[in-house]
Amino acid sequence: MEKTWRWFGKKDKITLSMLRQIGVEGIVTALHDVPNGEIWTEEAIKDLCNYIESYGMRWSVVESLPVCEAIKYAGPERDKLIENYIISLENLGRCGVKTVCYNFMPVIDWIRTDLEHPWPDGTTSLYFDYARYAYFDIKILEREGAEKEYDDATLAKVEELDKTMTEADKLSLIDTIIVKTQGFVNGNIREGDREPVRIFKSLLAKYDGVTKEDLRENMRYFLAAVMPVCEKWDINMCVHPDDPPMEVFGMPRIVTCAEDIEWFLNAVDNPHNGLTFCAGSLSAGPHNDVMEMARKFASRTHFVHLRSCNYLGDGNFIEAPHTAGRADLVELIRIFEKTKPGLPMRVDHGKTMLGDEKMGYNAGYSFHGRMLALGIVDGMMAAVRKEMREGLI
Ligand code: DNO
Repeated sequence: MEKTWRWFGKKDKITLSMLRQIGVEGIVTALHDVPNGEIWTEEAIKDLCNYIESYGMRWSVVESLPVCEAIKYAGPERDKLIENYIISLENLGRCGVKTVCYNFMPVIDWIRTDLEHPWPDGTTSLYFDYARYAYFDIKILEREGAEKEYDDATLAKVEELDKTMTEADKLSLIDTIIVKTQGFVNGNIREGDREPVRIFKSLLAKYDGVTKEDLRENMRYFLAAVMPVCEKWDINMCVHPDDPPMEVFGMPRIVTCAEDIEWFLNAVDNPHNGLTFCAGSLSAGPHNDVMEMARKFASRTHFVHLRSCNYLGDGNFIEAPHTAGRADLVELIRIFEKTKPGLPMRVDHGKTMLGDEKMGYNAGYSFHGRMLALGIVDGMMAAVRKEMREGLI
């Protein structure tokens, strides 16, 4: 597999010369300054390609070329936005950047309720507490009818939390769920936005009445429209699974399990329509057998995120070290090395450790924690390649 790293552009405190020293081969990035829906020009793409190449690496994967909300909920401007998307793909193709990660999650990308969950060893990792998520939904968003979507045990925990949550705790939960985890990945809400809850509610309202079937149809429509340009330039689209893999805030989510993945792969049955196999997102759902899914979907996988979660029951999960958790990364590497040896992979997220906490990195995107994870995964890959050379697997 190709060792890649998510880098947030020239303003990233983690520089390309640092990445070169730790053995990174390919860069995963985006034109972060271009607002969602606008065209990525050939000039801007080429400029970034050249910059990355001047450090001895290549721009391997786009993460992400964002799919605007109006494409997801089928607003009147969707055809224009898809047209822009196609032009951006064409420009990427011309510059030789041919793997494009995106997601089809309505309004909100990945969700966590704690960005600094402490471990006994002094490190921290990301964490999802279902009751705190429900608290945000019921008590902060005050989403109509939300209570009906939770079981009694969760509702009881929400009431308990309500007795102790201070105004500062509430602000911090808002910041964690809809600002800090979102600002740098999807552009709907950005750090510094005033009234993020109001913006979030108005975005949710766009999905009133949008069913799972509608969302699936909108994804099919989008994929069918972009396939011709993907064929022309040999671009592989790879959707990121929903994180966590379940419906949230009363909206449908459609990349949560094997059945969902099978659906979109068949709906537009073209090898350029594929998957980002995010082992972390998939392992957060107890319904997912991650290894079986990897075997099943390896041939349509174009990009891999190697990380692992431990499901703790009652909807809670924690991001585990890269040697632990529900996703067996060694076995996943075996599956992908055998099916598609050159597949780009990045270690997704990492613990915060050894001073990372003071650096103001994007949540989940520490330097030392990810470097440690990359070292671990690099060792796993070397061992798997040896097994292959010796005919053991
Ligand atoms: C979180 C990321 C996601 C991912 C997008 C792809 O850390 O894995 O935000 O980049 O969903 O569009």
